[in-house]
Amino acid sequence: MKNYYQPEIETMPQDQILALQDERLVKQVRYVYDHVRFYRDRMDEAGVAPEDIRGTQDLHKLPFITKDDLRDQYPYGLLAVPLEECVRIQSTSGTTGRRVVAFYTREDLDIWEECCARAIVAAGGTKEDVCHVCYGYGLFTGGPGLNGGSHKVGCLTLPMSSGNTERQLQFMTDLGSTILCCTPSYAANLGEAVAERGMKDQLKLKAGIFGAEPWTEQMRQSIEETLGIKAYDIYGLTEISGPGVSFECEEQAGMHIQEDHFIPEIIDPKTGEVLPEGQVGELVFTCITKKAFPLLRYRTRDLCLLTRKKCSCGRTHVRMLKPKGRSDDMMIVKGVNVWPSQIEAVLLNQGYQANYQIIVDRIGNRDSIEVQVEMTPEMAQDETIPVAKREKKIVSGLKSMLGITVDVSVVEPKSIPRSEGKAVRVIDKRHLY
Ligand code: DLL
Repeated sequence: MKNYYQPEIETMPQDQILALQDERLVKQVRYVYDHVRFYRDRMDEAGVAPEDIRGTQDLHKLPFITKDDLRDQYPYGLLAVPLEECVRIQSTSGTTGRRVVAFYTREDLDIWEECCARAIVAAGGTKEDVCHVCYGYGLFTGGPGLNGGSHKVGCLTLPMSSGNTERQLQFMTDLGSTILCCTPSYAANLGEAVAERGMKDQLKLKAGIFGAEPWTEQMRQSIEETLGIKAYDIYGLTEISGPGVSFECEEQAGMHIQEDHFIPEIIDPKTGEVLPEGQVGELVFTCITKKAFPLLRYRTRDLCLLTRKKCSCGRTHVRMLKPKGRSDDMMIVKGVNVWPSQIEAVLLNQGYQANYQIIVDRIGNRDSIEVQVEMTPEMAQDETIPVAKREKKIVSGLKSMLGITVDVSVVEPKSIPRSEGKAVRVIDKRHLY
């Protein structure tokens, strides 16, 4: 069986990675120009010919592509191969508009699954492992992606999909699951269920591969503790293939982007200007090996920064730090930029779990923002600290983090709905008007 830790690629000196990217980019731009009408028109409009792109130094000349473009081209407008060469579609959840459908050839699927296999190996996975996948299966890329990666590594794969916590725990103990793959919010729920049942000792879990939504370092610590594992972050998006675009190694210090397949850039979300390494901005990806649905300079809306600092794991691929949020998820409340991750950091720092909801509303011309957070069972039992005092402390923590006053309600354990996939943290009622 092939070894999915690929040192010849993952530890290649950076100048060689860049040379590989140059070569693949030049070919890919030509390929896309020749096969997708949409790109040909866009590049012609921008006055860029394929031969103007001689390497990554010319990437900035290409126009961006956005989710709106993908929606406008739904379903086949960006397809670069005849439909009969496609073997799979996956799709985004489409909560904010028309769905985006991504197409895969057999080779595209292979590369995607290989990226997921690399992620599993980076988390310590081998063919001895039992990989418990409770990301959703179906159109969402989480289940199918990690499932394919797990097969490639040779793990015994449990295609659990999400939900039904009782059944998850039963299979986990009966079959001795060693690697857990799900959203961090579902991992936290499972951790809570394990603690309630006092069954941590019955688990054989050693690692978790968690992504698909933002999560904080505090949340990592709490999941690691409740499940007795090392928790690894994994990132990806349907448009670019799915999970495995980047993932953490044992250093847990940023996610290595699979640079032999994807070229990342960080841009200023307002001006589109490319920012130097180390600055926070919007992440943009160019796919250099995809055949069916090859995106060039796709704006992810995720805000983060890249670092090429040496990683002690030996991998040389550039790392992206945990996304800070999304340029489009940032809320402007009372004139101030607010990211849900800032609120979560305050709550977790004060000992709460990530069971909270942020409700934003507008009454007349005034914004209101309320945070509801559950007490942990221990807090609920502790009568020495009244709820009002807890609320006051959170209000003060949020005030120093955000600079605005937030209404806070500390509520009973289990009163906030649990998620089985991506958590719904923000209810912005202002968009409903
Ligand atoms: O969430 C793919 C995925 C599945 C990634 C399983 C990791 C694990 P989409 O549904 O298209 O695809 O959502 C993509 O989710 O642009 C980010 O905003 C967010 N996201 C994904 N991974 C992370 C992460 C999948 N590790 C969108 N941290 C992306 C923060 C993440 N946000």
